[in-house]
Amino acid sequence: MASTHQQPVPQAAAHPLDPLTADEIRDVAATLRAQRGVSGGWRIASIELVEPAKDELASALADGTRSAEVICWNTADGQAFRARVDLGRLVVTRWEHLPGRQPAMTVDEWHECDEMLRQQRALIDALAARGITDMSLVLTDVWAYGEALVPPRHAGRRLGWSDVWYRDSADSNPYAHHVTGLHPVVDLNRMELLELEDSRDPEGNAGLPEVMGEYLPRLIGMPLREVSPLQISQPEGVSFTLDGRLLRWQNWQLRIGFNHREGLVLHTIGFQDGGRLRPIAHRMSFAEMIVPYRDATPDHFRRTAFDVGEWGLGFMTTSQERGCDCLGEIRYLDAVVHDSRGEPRVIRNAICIHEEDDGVGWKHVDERSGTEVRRARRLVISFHVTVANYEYLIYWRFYQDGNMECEVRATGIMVTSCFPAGRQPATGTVIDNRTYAPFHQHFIVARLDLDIDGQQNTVFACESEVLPVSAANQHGLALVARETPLRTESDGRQDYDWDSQRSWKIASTATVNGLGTRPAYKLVPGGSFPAMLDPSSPAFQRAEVIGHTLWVTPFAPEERWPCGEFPNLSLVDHGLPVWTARDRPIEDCDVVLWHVFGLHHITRPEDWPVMPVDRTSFWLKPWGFFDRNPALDVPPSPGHS
Ligand SMILES: [Cu+2]
Repeated sequence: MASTHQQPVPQAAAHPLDPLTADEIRDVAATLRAQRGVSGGWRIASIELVEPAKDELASALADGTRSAEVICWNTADGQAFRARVDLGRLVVTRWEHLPGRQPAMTVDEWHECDEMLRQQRALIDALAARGITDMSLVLTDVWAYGEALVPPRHAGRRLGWSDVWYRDSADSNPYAHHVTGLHPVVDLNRMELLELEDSRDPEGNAGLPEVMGEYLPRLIGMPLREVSPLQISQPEGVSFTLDGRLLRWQNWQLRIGFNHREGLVLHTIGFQDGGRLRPIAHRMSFAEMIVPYRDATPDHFRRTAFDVGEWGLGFMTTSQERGCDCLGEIRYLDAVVHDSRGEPRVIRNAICIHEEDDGVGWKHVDERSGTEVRRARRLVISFHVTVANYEYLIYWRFYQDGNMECEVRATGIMVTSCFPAGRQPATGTVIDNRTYAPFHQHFIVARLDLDIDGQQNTVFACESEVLPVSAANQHGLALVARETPLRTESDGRQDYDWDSQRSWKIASTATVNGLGTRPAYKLVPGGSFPAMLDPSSPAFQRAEVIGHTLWVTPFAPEERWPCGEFPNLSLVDHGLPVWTARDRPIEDCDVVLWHVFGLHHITRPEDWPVMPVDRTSFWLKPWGFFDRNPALDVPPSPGHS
């Protein structure tokens, strides 16, 4: 079938890892419409590039073939399908029924559900009973369920449950006032209200409490403080180059990918070292994000978000703006996602690339030769996502000394609810008048397909150990470093350990450095915390990944989603616990690391009405990858007096 809207995109122009273009997305949707009748009552949950396998990358580059994978479903009967579409021939090459699988939530459903609910007589009446009559100031915000929490009478449906929010005026904060105790339960396929949970407490909860929930300058009722301008200029331009989506900077080289689910994906990361491009990682991205709310009250017990698997970081990506989101000389890349009909949607300035000054990189002051100091700079590749009330700002940073850092900043509006005077819940912090923000946790799972000097790698647990006092260690000072190879997947389940300062080294077993030891990178955890969930809890059952700081698996192309491919309405985790149950060998092979980090968010008054960024990160640091400080050749900066 020929594309009717315009000439097909020349396939050879795209690198096999370049994200799908708007035209390719249109072609996929048109092909499915024509060849499988995917139209009318169907929705498309995702259209994604099929990335060539590592060993097929070279041949894919040569022959230019590309294909897309689609998850779609018929809302009439709820049946889901996986399709493959060959983008050159525009034919459906695979069509697989997925019985019992519930595709991810779509942005269209979120909007259509809000429209539908705000017209429901039951909701209008329930709000009127609380004194709310202007429905234009009401927002409903639908969340996904875990299957264990679905009432039996609604089993099998594409179910959602919703909060109801009320704002003071047309453009004031929609999340300022939680209409506590009011939760529509909806069937998203039929797009109908099934029931309205209403637990209004007529004595204690009469009316919404007065709160200050605003953040717009004209609504905060206080003058803005003064700050002088701060500008970053690079009069001679930037020191990175972008050739298509191939980025080169200060010996680093990588490709920039993007998809609907993971958002930014970094491919084929390498370091140019004395004429050799040395591989470090094949692919790095966020594979899941799990946010359990730790509040058992009726308003919050269902609230566990899977922001990657249920909603998609790519779909939630928002545009960045020069001078506001990022300062200096910026290069932006747009991203293309799609709606649930398969129409492409372009997100302008979705990915930001720029250099940042990073203070002092190294320094020494010598009596004779004077001061030698080098300023460090870093290359930052970032994207921002808005998941309804909350923002995640994601930064991958590359440094001149070979370090990589991944930082996530959480900001936006916290979920709150109200409580009757004198009945403050224990599982949150009071942040305003009769209003509290429940405790919750943000677990992020980074999928790190590392290839340190190639695919033949072993992961070692690195621990510091204090030697006992002995004749050779009379003062109890001796400290040694122990390295334990992780041989199978059960070894690969690792936990943060403060006592031993545990970290993990991913070492090449095929090459040696100039010192005769194994070139390696070390994963240095910086944002680890325990799950603190009973193993029987539905949230833990759906996300066993959060039970460990690190999981290591042998590379398998189909193993991408640590909580399973379909976390929407899931009962149990179909990902890492299932794969690793085989206890496969992970030594001396192509390994994938799954690092769990994030924020243990004990909410505080200062996080309201809009939360100052909270940060979490991890580092990947070269450890014998280089024979000496790789930033020795960074030139001094001209000084000024
Ligand atoms: Cu939080």
